Amino acid sequence: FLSKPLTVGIVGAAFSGGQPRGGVEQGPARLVEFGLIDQLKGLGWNVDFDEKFPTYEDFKPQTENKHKILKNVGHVASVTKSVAESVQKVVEKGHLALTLGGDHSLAMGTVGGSAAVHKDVGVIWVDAHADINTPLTTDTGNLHGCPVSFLMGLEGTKEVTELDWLKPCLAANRIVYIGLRDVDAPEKKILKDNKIKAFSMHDVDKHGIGKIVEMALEYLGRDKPIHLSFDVDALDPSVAPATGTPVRGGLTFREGHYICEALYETGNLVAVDIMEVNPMLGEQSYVLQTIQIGCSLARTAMGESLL
Ligand code: EXY
Ligand code: MN
Ligand code: MN
Ligand code: MN
Repeated sequence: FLSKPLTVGIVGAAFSGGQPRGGVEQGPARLVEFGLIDQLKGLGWNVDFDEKFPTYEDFKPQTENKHKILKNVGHVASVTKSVAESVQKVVEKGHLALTLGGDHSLAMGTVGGSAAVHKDVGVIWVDAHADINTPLTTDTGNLHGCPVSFLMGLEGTKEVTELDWLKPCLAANRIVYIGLRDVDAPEKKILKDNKIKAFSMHDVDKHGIGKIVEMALEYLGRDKPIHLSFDVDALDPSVAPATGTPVRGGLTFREGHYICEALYETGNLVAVDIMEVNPMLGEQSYVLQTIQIGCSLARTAMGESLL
């Protein structure tokens, strides 16, 4: 699905409004500062990157939040709309869209953008969380816990008129989760009711990561475009500590990278998101370790191999 010579368009999504902790908006700048752009060039990619990516401060709407529980809807809506436009432009050109987050509410934009070009895109969502709460089920009101329900247009999402720009673009059978271990009770019901394919850490333990990725690809179709949305909290907190909602019992360093390597090998990736790196959380060494992993996940999804 990509045109030659291989080109990656970097979308720097410096945004934290989908959750309460500051710092995650500094993720993209730190990943770039750490050398990501040169690393990708070193793998042979042409890199389209505008160093002055927006901070989204001026995307804040003047209107009040009229929703009881959902937080910061207007801001999330205008930022994700802009991100969707950026991702769509990149994917339309036959370039790989690499979005650096930022919190995971941004995936409304990234998947919205890739699905606008590839109607049959299959999403592989690597996360400790299902991020599929609806406006009716969320108990925190944080929109980074809700992007998938908006992408699918589940119950209660239509009423959130600020997010009207996002038309339902993801069918329940076009997503596969890997790494789940902290799923709210109403989210479990949504996954079940909609027969959504989800591999928890239990499944990873049981089958091994190789088999899990096989099953995910088999399910989505081996000839279909793939969007990888990688939340670094899918990794165990000992591996990627600097993230806002860490949950123990996560993917190992190798399991995380294996997913990226295997998806690269398909040749079908059209978009990759690296989300929820928060350089303000924890000691310097933990922060560096997490930024380093954000970079190496991106590199392995783009062809870096061990041999
Ligand atoms: N399920 C919880 C909520 O809805 O607030 C936690 C969501 C965390 C989402 C993180 C980014 O993946
Ligand atoms: Mn997430
Ligand atoms: Mn998560
Ligand atoms: Mn919860």
